[in-house]
Amino acid sequence: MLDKPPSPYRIFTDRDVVDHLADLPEARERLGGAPRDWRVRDVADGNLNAVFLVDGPDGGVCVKQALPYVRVAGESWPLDVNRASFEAAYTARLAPHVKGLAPKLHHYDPGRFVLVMEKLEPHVILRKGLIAGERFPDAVRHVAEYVAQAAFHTSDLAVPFETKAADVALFAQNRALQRITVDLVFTDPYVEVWRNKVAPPLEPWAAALRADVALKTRVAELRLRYLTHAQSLLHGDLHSGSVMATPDDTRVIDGEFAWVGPTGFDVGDFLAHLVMAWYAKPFHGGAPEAIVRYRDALAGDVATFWLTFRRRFLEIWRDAEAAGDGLPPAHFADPAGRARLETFRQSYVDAIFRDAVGYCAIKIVRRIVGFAQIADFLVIEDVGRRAEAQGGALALSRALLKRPEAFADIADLVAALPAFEGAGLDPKRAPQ
Ligand code: SR1
Ligand code: MG
Repeated sequence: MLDKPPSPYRIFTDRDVVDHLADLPEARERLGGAPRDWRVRDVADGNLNAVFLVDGPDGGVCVKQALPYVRVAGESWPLDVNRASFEAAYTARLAPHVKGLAPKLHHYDPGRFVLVMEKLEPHVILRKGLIAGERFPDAVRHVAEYVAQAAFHTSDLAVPFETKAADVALFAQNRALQRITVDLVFTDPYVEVWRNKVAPPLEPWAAALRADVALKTRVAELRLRYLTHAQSLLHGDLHSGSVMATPDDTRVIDGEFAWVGPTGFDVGDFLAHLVMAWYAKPFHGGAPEAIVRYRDALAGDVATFWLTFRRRFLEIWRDAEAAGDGLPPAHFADPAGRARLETFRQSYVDAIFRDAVGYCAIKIVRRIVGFAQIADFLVIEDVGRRAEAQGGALALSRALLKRPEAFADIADLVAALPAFEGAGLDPKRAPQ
């Protein structure tokens, strides 16, 4: 039985969308004309929410409403509509730091759980662009900038502990979506559960993951770190479907999974989806030389993303007016202190990388044997060929989880991509 969300909530029809916007001066002005002139399109294609694009004579807006259930599963899987409040709070919290790298939030209605946002046009979902073989030369640098700004400015390096504690307290209430992350990302892929979708050719891989105690121990470490290491405010679901891009503009969307946790979680999530795009690409068709070129560019993106994040995070830190309670500047004021501080900074970002390697692996595994799979692989119609692509990504993930010391640097990860390609459907014969 669905719990009825509180009044005045009801699931929006096209008519409700128009009526809602008609009451919002900012939206009216942006759309222009009269409500009868506005055209509404239902464009929902994510897992959870209703999304409408509305166009008027002068411009457009995007309207997103939290449904009281998981959209792709239906009413049998209820989900708290209050998740929209956390997306609104996350967007507002980061806006001063990430500026034009996120869509503008025009309005949030806490009774109807509706966000009215900037309509992004002619942006495309990054994942769809990658599948189509398009290039977005600046996108990974922009996402790295977004993550670096968010990670620094919401950490104890930048803010007084009172601010940090308020973020922790607020986003700790985002429990419905953290339940999804804890279950779907960290738990389900390593047990047999109804939600998992394991393609028959990947049954041996799923069984191998379930049986591998060393691997599950590393997953447990990363899960505990996600739950306990309140390092910075995370997007919480930073995959290539949470990024919209044009060749020169990039926006990070959909912060409803916001949570204060280890910075490496977002970094690893985005890396994971670039890596999966790399493994999927040869199965999307096209001329062999074009595939090689595109994959080389994707491998370059993997490195560029991490290296840009690392460089920008350190620059932001060095340039910042020290205001955080985590690192009193007076302790490092003399020359010896300043030199030591720089070493400290390097080890801080090295630790983020170690986390990111683990979360990258976990995110790959959940997208292949878990509930929420991704179009990069799903568009490969032949299940056997799809499993070949996925087998390579799973083999890499196993290595990232079981031999993290072999991936001390992003160059190690990039170099490893081809080593696991064609790992096949038999985990016993795949490289370890
Ligand atoms: C119930 S499906 C949930 C998944 O969809 C979102 O995009 C997140 O990735 C989440 O894990
Ligand atoms: Mg989303």
